[in-house]
Amino acid sequence: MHPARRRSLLKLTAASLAAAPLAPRPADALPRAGAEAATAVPTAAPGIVKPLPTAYFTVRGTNAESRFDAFRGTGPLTSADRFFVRNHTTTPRIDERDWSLTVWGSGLDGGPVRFGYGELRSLPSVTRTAVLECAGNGRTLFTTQQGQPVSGTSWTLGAVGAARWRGVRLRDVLLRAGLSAAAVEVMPRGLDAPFVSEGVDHGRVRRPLPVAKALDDVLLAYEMNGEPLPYDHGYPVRVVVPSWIGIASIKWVGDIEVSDTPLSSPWNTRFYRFFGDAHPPEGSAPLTRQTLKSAIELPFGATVAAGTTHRLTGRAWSAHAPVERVDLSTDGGVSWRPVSLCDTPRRDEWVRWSAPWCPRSAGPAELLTRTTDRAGNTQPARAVHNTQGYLFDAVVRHPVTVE
Ligand SMILES: Nc1nc2c(c(=O)[nH]1)N[C@H]1C(S)=C(S)[C@@H](COP(=O)(O)O)O[C@H]1N2
Ligand SMILES: [Mo]
Repeated sequence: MHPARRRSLLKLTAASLAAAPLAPRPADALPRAGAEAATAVPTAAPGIVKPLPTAYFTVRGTNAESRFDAFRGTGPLTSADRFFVRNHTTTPRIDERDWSLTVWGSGLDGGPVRFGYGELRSLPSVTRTAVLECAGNGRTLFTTQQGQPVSGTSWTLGAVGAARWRGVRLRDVLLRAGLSAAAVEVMPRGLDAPFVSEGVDHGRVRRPLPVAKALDDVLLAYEMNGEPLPYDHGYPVRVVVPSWIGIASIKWVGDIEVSDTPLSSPWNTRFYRFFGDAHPPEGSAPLTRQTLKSAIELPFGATVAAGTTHRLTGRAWSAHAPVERVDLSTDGGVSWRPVSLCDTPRRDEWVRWSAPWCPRSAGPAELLTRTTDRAGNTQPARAVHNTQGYLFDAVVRHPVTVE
């Protein structure tokens, strides 16, 4: 279907659902890959628009975690119907005709500049593949594997996905808006409802970004995997900040403050810093880059037959550099062997990997995988604890039962 036609379909859907904000979206409202998902029993998360079949998702509060085993057999990109959703509140349904982006602040040479949707789409576009991962992905492993308490959404390993994003360079928009030489930070802000937690209103989701990063590889994206962005992933326009923690990639962006002095928001002061015994009392510097991980496309606690050769599959990624190698241990970490990489490793992308495994004897077993990237980073045996459970990077001990 032609993209223009898809866009008008989205408009109609937005209009027809506006009167019933909590009604589930009809299964045929958006073109989706993997239509078989609609036949699985859907679960519900308050405020997420797309269907969340249990075969693909685990609902955690206002969020939906992708099941890593549901990635098995799929391509290098994560289709929107399996892509995790991290919502501080609820997905707003915004009509592109009502949408505009305002760029404003002391870091501009002139006054505020507004960009309409059509105007943004008429600017030169770029397309790039980038992994998007929540800083808290793998958080529960701090507890289950290291015995340490953490606060936040109880993600296992599925708060990550890779997509092909198309949009406009943030650089081009900032230059058109009259970026001044004195600008130091920009702060995109979402149009979703203010985030209220434990009685504190933190305002709309927003987080500052240094001008250097904003001018480098950041996109204002309007397409995900060749389709208009789905509502849950930021339609009509979201920020995509390659290699940085997910919170930097503000969805439903409505305005961007450009400042000649440093900016702050709760998302770079009380959240998304390291706090705890290993860190300064005021917390670490605000987190920027993601880390490296690997995961197996098998449920935790899966049962596998003894005496048969299985093909273990998974994915590995690093926000620092392309993946160099992935090693597998099937004996709890005593011996290691390299797995085969199925994709050419590239910056900001993940690689699929595969390895044969023939378990000999029945009983509980642990499968370990360890990513090493071209910058020489390797997953450690233990992650450094922080109270909010960010950037878990340790080798995961994936439990299975051999029968
Ligand atoms: N406006 C807005 N942007 C947001 C968020 C949000 O709640 N509101 N969540 C952030 C977080 S914490 C993550 S990990 C990513 C998740 O993107 P996704 O839901 O498209 O997977 O969006 C980020 N952008
Ligand atoms: Mo996140």
